[in-house]
Amino acid sequence: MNSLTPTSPFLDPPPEFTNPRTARICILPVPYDATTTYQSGSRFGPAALIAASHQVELYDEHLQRETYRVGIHTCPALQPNAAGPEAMIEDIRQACEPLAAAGKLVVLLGGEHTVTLGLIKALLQIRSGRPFGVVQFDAHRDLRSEYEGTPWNHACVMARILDWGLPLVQLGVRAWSPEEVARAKRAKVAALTARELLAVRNPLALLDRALNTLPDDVYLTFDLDALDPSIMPSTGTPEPGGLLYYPALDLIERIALRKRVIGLDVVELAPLPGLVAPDLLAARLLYRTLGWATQGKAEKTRRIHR
Ligand SMILES: [Mn+2]
Repeated sequence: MNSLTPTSPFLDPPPEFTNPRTARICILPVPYDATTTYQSGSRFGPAALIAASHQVELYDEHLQRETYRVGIHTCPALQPNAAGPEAMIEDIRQACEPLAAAGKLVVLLGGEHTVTLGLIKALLQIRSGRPFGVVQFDAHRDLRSEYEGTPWNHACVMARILDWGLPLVQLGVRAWSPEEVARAKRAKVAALTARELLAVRNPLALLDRALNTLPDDVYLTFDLDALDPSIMPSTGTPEPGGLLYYPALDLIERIALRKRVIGLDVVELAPLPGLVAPDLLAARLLYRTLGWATQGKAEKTRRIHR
């Protein structure tokens, strides 16, 4: 597992469904992990997720649909910018802006969580004031004002998102500092801990209440460490007590049914040599999410409004 740059598209569907002009979805691999603090290696995440995606059945047995037929283009991987995270975020913004402006659903493959900020910036720019919120799956709150001397560290991503005025919902969190709790309180961030989501009989009712704090359009950021390390050990900071596969999918389905997903990312996959199951999990979770994000009421509304 040494490859940084994927050599084939996500899922590797028939070529007529990967045309960048007609594809509904554009996937941008960002193999970047400069500010990772513990177990590094998320720069290998995009290539591992894409390699695993070639094992994913193109027919989605749950949605009973061949989602790839909406068109999924995989862009060339964005090269890491050695000038630092802020420069990297700007590179991502520049790469995403024309795609989002053309009406594509842009999907980032990380890489460390910092990459999220590039796509969010592009969306802020092209939507010129039309509101949207952010739904974050994560073990961590990422609400530190700065970390290790930079405000652009992966531990500060959601603090920047609050700085930019975006409402935020956090799901699966289970590790934070007092500073982060204070920041969350001030910004009225709705947060559901992993423990709450696992303990209640109806987690979707809790989720609904949290989603009510957000506008109809949402950006979905999925840090894979939201999941339990028993099924997802391949992350920089695997925290015990996380979400399991089907409950996590149920939450994503609910979000996609109640909101319109305007952009998303899957970040922090740090593949472990010889252990492919987490990579395949990430690929499948993403494919299912793309299925939900491109079907249903939200998508029909989008087509009418175009
Ligand atoms: Mn995290």
